[in-house]
Amino acid sequence: MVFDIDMIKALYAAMPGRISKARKMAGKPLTLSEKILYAHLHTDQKLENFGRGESYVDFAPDRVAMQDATAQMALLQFMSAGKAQVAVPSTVHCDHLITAKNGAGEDLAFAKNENKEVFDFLGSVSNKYGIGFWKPGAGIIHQVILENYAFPGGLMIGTDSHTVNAGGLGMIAIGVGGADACDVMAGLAWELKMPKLIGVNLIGKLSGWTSSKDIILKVAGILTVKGGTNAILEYFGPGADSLSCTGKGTICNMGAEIGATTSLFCYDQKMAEYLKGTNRADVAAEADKVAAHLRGDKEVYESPSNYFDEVIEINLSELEPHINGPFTPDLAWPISKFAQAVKDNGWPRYFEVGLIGSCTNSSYEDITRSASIARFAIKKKLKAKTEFTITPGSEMVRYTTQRDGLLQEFEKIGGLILANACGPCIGQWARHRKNTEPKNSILTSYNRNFAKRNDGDPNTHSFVASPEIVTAMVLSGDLCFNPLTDSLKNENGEDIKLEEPQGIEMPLKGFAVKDAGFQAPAKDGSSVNVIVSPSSDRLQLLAPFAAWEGLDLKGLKLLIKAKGKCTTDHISMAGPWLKFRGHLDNISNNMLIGALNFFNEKTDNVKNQLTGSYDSVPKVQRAYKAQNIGSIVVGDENYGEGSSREHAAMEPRHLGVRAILVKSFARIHETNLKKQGMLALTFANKEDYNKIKEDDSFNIVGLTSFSPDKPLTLVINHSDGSKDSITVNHTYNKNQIAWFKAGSALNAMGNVKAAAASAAASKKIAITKKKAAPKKVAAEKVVKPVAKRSVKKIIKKIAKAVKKVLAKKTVKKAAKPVKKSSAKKAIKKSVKKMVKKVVAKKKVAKTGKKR
Ligand code: MIC
Ligand code: SF4
Repeated sequence: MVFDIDMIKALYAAMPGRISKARKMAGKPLTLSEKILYAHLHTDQKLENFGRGESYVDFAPDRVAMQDATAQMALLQFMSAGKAQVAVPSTVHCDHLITAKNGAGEDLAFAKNENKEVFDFLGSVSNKYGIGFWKPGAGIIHQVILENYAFPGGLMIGTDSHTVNAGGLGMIAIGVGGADACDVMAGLAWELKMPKLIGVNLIGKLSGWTSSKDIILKVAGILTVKGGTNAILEYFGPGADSLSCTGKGTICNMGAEIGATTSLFCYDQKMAEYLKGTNRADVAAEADKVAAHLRGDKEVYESPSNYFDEVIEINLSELEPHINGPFTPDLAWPISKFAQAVKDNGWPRYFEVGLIGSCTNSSYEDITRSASIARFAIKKKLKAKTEFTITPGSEMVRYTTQRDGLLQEFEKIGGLILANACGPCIGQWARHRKNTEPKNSILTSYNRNFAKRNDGDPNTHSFVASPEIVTAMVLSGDLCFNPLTDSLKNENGEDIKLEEPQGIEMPLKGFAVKDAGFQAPAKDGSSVNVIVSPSSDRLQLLAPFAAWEGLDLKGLKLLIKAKGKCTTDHISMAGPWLKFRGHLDNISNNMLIGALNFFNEKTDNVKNQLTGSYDSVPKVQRAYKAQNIGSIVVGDENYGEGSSREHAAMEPRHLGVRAILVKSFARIHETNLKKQGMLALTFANKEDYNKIKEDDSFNIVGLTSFSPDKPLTLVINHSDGSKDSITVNHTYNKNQIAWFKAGSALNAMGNVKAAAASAAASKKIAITKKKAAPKKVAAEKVVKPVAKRSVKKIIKKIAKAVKKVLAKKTVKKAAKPVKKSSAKKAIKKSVKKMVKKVVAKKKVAKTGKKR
């Protein structure tokens, strides 16, 4: 089935014209990234030569994707936007809430029951608002998107950082927080800082043990976890064209691990084949017609350094398989150097579990390559020496690989097939450990390996490799085994050298599936009821955050000075906490519990400045909140790295943290903080991090004149009475400052609606009194770009517009001035009412009753 083909056709029809205008304006050949971005400018966005890494630009994405763990918050926000239907094609995928324990069948049945309330909620919201719903068991969001929705040249956003996976089909696909998704589903523009462009020239050809995964493991080593921040990685070159479409997906998927905004490949033969193989020949035929526009201009690839901000070249013929880790995905080791690294660092050499699959690596090609190793092992009397799990990415892949006898090969060497879901990749893993040594290792083909991510245990050293390397390594159980050079002893004591893996990109008999797990939404969802029980501990309707009080912030306490890596997994842990993703107050009890306190090197143990005693982070923060005292969180580099989960921003906001001050931010997290009305600040001088002491309190000065490009001042009051005054930077534009002032982007959207409504009301007064409708009341004009302006400005503009109209009418019809002033009064009254409403919201939040 081809979804949304008309939307794709309409985009392709408009693309050539838009690209040629953009090329003319820029006066130079364009990269593929630029072509797609310029072809998706929002209708209110003026075409100009946007500064890369500088200009904020409004885009109109083609579609939105959400997974169950983030969709709950996204949809709770969408429900308050007051729309009848989503404005762009959107989907929800149930994949994160399934715990891996005993294998696919049992685990799925258990999860459906355990999460019934949440799945029912997501199913009914989707049904009501026109959103496609993929049931639990249907597969992992990114695999399902690649198989069904991704298309070359498209622009999509998704509430998951690995949305970028769709770059494998030539799409610009970007991970965002739920608030961004909510805006786009509500029909608003989506704002993004024009990314920088990194070109990756792939030359040579992969062979033997090396696979696409090794390309991205290598790139991660080169660029590190923050090297891709605010940049798109565009892959090109002869090596790129030779990679399978799903292999390209793997590379783009893990672009999230280097902080890249997204990664993508040009449309090519491999993509066309994949589209056809997944029943989308229509899309391939449409893409073929505009193929020239689905790659960068040829001059770009002839002299890439003239068009990209940075160019990397990788020779695939020389690339070795890699193993990255532990604890960070950018610690890259070519396999020939890995054994020594294990010994030198004292990492636990004998690993306990090998895990393959996930959204990163569960294509038909991945499975055939890994299964070929298992098949050889069976023949040579070798078995897995560790536990071994396999996670198919989708029901279609599971069904097809089962039909073709591939999953059975894994079972024969001791593998366990897990549900088509995230499972151990996101800590949904009831791990059974035999070994009692706390320090242990695991090896996965997933993408992230932060401390505690897979099993909640900080002693687990998680390493990342390709699925074929993981499969080979489980036959040995030894991290120092190199399948390229070493032999294994089989059951008969013979030395066996493994053969190189063999795979095929697409099933020879074609993909098949009985029930893919899709539920189409109701044509008219107006009568569908969405139920959220007030006594639920899983779901909670959202109350608005308080608006800014209009003053500088004073007397803020230090909540925590986090040391070193502080990813979203440290800020809002997943695993067992995933079940509270729809309940802000409950999930807030995990706030920052994984972050390392700089002062005592402990996690979840910070000083309560009111009592002098140490307690868990959420408890200390709740104590401050109870006293109406704000606080501040201080962090290190790349704060908020990893996931798109906006809970990492909403929890501190909900519990009364006022600012996050760090050396640098990861992109999605910084935007999430802004969207939720939080102050996201960076040290102008990174050394000032060292000035922060445990008993400090702070004033943030300059908020009353908060404006773009103007730093703020942080006054640090030390407990000995001394003070430091430091400069702190921010990247807020006007629009984002309006979010801060309103309390959140959602509040700003609400204020805008209220402003528009009050303008309409004023208009009505004027019209009924004068009997003739003004030709074009400016209030209507104001409605579109509203989210972009501060509330004050909007109100002023509306008042001015109404005044102008009235003035005209007065002259024309010689109406009495009394009428004009009565309309003015009405405007004033509605403005006052709005201000009152905002203050009231603030009071509710202060008493802590609702939030
Ligand atoms: C992840 O891989 O970290 C997740 C779980 O998929 C997250 C989303 C989430 O936290 O729900 C992501 O990558 O954005
Ligand atoms: Fe799921 Fe893991 Fe992929 Fe995130 S990275 S979507 S948790 S499989």
